[in-house]
Amino acid sequence: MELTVLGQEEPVVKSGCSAGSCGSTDDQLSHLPEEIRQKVHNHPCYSEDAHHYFARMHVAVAPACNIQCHYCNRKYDCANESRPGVVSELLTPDQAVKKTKAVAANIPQMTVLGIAGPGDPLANPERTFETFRRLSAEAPDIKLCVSTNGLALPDSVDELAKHNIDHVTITINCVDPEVGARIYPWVFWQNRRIKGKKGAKILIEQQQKGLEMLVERGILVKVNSVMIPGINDEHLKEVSRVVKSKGAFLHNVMPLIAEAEHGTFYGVMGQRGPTAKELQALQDSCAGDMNMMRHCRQCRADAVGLLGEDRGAEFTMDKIELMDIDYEAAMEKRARVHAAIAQELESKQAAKRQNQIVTLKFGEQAKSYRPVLMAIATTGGGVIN
Ligand code: CLF
Ligand code: SF4
Repeated sequence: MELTVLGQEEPVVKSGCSAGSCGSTDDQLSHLPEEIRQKVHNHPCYSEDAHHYFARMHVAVAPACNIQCHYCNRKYDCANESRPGVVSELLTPDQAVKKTKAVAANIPQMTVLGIAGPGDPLANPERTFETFRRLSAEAPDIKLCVSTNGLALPDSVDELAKHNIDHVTITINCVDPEVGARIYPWVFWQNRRIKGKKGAKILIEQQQKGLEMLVERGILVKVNSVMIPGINDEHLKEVSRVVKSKGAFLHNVMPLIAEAEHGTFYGVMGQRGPTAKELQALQDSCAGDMNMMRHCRQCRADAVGLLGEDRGAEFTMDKIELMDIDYEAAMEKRARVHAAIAQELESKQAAKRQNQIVTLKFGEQAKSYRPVLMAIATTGGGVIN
């Protein structure tokens, strides 16, 4: 059944979007092997349904970066997975572990710890892997997640696998060095700064190699792409096709945010970002049978809470130092909360299956009537497709 929403020319892209597929919903997950379902069912980014219930947090432990993107200003956080123009408090691995445990104890719905900056996590391997190593030993019920530009990825894959990191995001904006040279002025490779097409070619090769190596090891890969009108917008369909053929699990096309006050190259040059309509059209044309993520909120590199929610101010290091945390007791509480959520999701699924039968009957009857325009709303926070 097709719905037309009256009076809405520019669709607003938001959580629980009203058109097409929104990331991996539980319907899309139902055909997946149990092992993969277990990996995504409580990850708020990899499962569209999960983001209504489960939270994520980021720890900003990785200051350095090994490339330059035209949409990034180094004074701020990595814009590959963060909202540009935001600065995070840099943490040591020890502070990051303390913070993660404090958040886990206070927000039992927090299931995923991600490292997404403020620079590139894999350009800071000691700090990133020290944080992961300690958390996998001290807080084993938390899933670990990382987001990278991919340049150092092939060298890091074994280490990622060793720490049970099941979710890796690679930002891939192009598969053609000609396009890449308009996005990346240089990459830092083998102790040299390599500019233009040559640098972009190295980055693309490393990203593709890293993607293949992760897929070979059964690690789920999400690909982020920043949509830059006039630079890579048309090209991103090819990117989606290529990464899907190599086994990426999810594709997240995000809009470029370029404001002059952020002082980025694109911001200063007046490069515009896409409209919501352009973004949705590109996401729709990439969709095919590739899972598209449409509920991304372009988080901060120190985000805490449900997607779109920021509870970071409750967990600054000075406040955490004053907290008395019993992580063992917290783990029991977390297990109870997760079981209750799983039960609620199960009854929601059962209700959905019931509704699908009603929809089908309606569809059959509707064949003999004239088409109608319909508006539908929800007060329950559910997704309307
Ligand atoms: Fe963080 Fe990214 Fe892991 Fe999620 S965010 S490292 S995959 S835990 Fe999620 Fe935030 Fe979008 Fe990223 S909504 S910016 S996609
Ligand atoms: Fe900035 Fe991230 Fe690009 Fe590095 S990878 S230049 S931190 S946006």
